[in-house]
Amino acid sequence: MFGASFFTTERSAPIAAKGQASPTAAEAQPAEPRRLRAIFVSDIHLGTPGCKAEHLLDFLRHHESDVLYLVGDIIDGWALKSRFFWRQSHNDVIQKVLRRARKGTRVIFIPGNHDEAARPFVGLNLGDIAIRDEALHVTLDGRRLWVVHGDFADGVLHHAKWLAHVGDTLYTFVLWLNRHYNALRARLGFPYWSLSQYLKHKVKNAVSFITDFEQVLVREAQRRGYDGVVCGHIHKAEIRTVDGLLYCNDGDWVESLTALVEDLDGRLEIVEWKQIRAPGAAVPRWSEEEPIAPAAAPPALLPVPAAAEA
Ligand SMILES: [Mn+2]
Repeated sequence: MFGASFFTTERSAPIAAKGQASPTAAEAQPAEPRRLRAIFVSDIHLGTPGCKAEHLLDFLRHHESDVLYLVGDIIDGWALKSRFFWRQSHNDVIQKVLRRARKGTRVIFIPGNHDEAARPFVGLNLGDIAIRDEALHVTLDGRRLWVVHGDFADGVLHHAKWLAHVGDTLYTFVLWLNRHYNALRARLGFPYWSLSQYLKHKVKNAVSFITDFEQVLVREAQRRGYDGVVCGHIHKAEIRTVDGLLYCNDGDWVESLTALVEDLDGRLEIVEWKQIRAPGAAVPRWSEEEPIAPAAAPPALLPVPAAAEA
């Protein structure tokens, strides 16, 4: 169903200029957005300069789902407290999500540690959005996945908390630095004690942090009787089997620009959206309403935590 036209557009499309919103242009929609069972996104960090809101908007234009999970750190309250940063595109993301919810997508927002200000509202439905601590997603093939942001692992792990937020860039840089430092040291005959050891120690910690994070989440999912876990928090997208359970991380919209999706055949996949693919697409202004289809039925109250069970 995502025929040749979709992919042709993708390849031939020039990258749309950032922020060129034309107030008269209707929102450019791809001919056929990809239909999915579920979309999981987290760590958007709206309210920070690093947030790639335009990329996320473009991704959402190209993908529609029955269920949309917002798996935490959607709005960065920490960053907003210290320095107010907000763009039109950040409003657009919120408006797009609200519109989706009104049009029938089940939207479940699981606050993370950066948007913990929303945690008092857990259990409530604000508008058409269900706010939950955690959710249950049942895949087409019947696997029961525990959907949770993942920051509770910080309290369990003894590693420095900042490692949770480094993402790939710093990690790659540390690896690079370590490599070059070693080469330089070898040439200059530096003694063995110094930075190399320190960096090696740090890199080892970073690797073991990610491994430990996965282990903690998988073990907790198992303890609770799930078949796997979907989380975010460490900005590293991943689908793998850990100790016989499914570990899925949907990544982030700061660096990796990834979402986890379940397609109509029940396949889980990480979608990377590094380029804005709708040519000349106006980033919709939040005042521009999309036509709203008449609601068939009011959204049902979702049970806790079985939010996504059909
Ligand atoms: Mn987080």
